[in-house]
Amino acid sequence: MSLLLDNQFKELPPDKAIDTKLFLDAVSHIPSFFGTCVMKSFIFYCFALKCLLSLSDCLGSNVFSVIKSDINGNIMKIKGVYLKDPAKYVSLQDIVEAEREAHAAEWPKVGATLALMWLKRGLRFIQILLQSLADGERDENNPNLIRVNVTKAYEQALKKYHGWIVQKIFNVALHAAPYKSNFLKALSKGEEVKEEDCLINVRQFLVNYTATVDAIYEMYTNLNAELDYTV
Ligand code: 03F
Repeated sequence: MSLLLDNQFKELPPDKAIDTKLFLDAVSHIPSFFGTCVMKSFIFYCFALKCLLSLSDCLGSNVFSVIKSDINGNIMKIKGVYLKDPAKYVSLQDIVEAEREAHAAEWPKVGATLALMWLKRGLRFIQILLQSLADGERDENNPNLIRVNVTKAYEQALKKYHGWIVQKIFNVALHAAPYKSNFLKALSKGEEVKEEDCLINVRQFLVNYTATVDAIYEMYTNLNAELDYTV
């Protein structure tokens, strides 16, 4: 029925500890979203755009495969650490704290701590994008475009960590972003649902999702694990 409701995040316990296994299960569905028709047509669009404008190789055509493998790579890095000792790494904080002990010199720019630092930014991007759609924020002149929503998410979650080259790549990707109707359809597993019905599911999904992303940010602040270098 709905991709989002099939893959909901679990409610956090009162101490806001994030269970590593449940978290990994929930985020593992995100990369497959990039294999949906909408995203495939988006990749094709970027490719065509690149041919038309003769953009250099780093621009456009593969943005979505880059994003997918970046997100997937970070999930795999965290999973790799977790599987070494599931009993020791019950919560995400257990992993970050163990790495702080083990790699005092390089920490936090190391291992699963660094992977989760970047993964949470991608998750925040998705959160702000979905929230903005759920709140009905739109370009009145182009109500079926999601550029205002994508731009808001980018500015709040990622832009400050990107140097000008990556920011330019974002600008190319922005112009090829899917139409809202297609994007919402993809979130509904390709079924034709009314926009308002899909947004009800988005709002429901966002409850535990937002709480989880907020808790990861809070943990990075509390442990002084956040970095602000740019790529
Ligand atoms: C740093 C950095 N990662 C990487 O270098 C850059 C990757 C490409 C960034 C391209 C920017 C374009 C963004 C948005 C386009 C939007 C169009 C949207 C249309 C819908 C780190 O990488 C590594 O991660 C780390 O492991 C390594 O060690 O310094 C470290 C070393 O470098 C990033 O900037 C993270 C980028 C995450 C982007 C997430 C975007 C998600 C886009 C779409 C989501 C669709 C919604 C799906 C909903 C599904 C719900 C189930």
